[in-house]
Amino acid sequence: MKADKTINDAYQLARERYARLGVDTEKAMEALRQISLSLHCWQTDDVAGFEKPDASLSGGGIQATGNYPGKAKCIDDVRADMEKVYTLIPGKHRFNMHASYGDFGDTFVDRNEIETSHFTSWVDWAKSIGIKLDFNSTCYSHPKADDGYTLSSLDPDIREFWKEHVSRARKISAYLGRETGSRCIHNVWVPDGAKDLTVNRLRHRELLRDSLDEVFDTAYDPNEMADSIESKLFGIGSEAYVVGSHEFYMAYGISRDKMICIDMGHFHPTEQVGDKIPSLFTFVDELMFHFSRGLRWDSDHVVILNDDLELVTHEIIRANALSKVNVGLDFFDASINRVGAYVIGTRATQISFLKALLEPTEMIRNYENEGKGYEKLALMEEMKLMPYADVWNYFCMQQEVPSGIN
Ligand code: RNT
Ligand code: ZN
Repeated sequence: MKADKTINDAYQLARERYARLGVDTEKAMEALRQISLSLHCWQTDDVAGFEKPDASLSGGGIQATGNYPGKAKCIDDVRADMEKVYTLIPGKHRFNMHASYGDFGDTFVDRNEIETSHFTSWVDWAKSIGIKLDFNSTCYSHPKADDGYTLSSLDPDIREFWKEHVSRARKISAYLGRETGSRCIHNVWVPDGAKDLTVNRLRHRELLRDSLDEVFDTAYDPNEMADSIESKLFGIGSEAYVVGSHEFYMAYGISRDKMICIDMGHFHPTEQVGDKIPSLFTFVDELMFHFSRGLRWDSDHVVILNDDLELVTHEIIRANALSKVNVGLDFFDASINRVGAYVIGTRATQISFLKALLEPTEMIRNYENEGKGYEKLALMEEMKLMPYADVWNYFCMQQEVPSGIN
């Protein structure tokens, strides 16, 4: 990309202004360059997947709305869309797959039959474009999830079926990590819960705990794969009760040494997700995140640069935890251009990290330590007026991707 004089000049001035606050913009850009986000496969096709004979998203507390043209109809469409996305965002990023996106050919392969061989072509593709992979069990959109429970079902056959699925997904994750030479994070989210008042709350949670314990009993090389577990507040059809609540998984993760996955859209609308970071890092070494945007009842709107996102990225930086968080994106909007959705969401995430990296945290911290509340608040307000966009545009230019409006 050819150097743009306006972007360059604006950056030089911005660099000078940040330097006066003791902030090194070059360092911030270098840190930003190293943040590798895991881009989810499921925004390409509205979470449908490619199982035969007719993959479709149904029930299970997860739902995409909209019918914008251009939905990916086959694996090649997904790959083409993602290759396009990667050209429009700076940095080097990962790809986060779901088990339902296996390369199953024309045969029906049930969830308890998935094999590493169904993911060989994904490995070849990932290697050919130099990206690393993450993975997810797919415990929804299946007849055996229709009564609302999977790993925590009262029916032992249903539990067995899903345990087999998750066990196989973990094996596939280790394979992906080994093949690509980068640890693959395997995430488990189950939709288990109920639409209305539930009295078996404890029983289902005991069952979920026991199912997970059994599945996790098989150990894999930590360099090849790691497990994360994701909670939720409620879903469509699970308004009254969710088995895998935040407290459940927080307790599970800490007691079993499993990574807790915080999906930003899975909490009460006024809850500050950012504040969970310093709370959890008091007790754990590593976290997984799903960056998403909750909006009223839904949790999967395209990520934008808003206060919630900024608090999360700032708390990560303030906790000096950049190397201890794994960030995946998780949104699916079928009502707008899907490639565009990735571009907006990924870039908003990166801009939010950049703003956090450009914060003169030590100066603010000192004011706080000295009890200078007015000075602290004033500086934090002033930071909102600083020219971070000029640094971002320059960063994009350097990384040879389009910058924003300039
Ligand atoms: C659902 C969870 C989960 C899914 C993906 C598709 O509420 O957020 O992470 O979005 O597994
Ligand atoms: Zn999620």
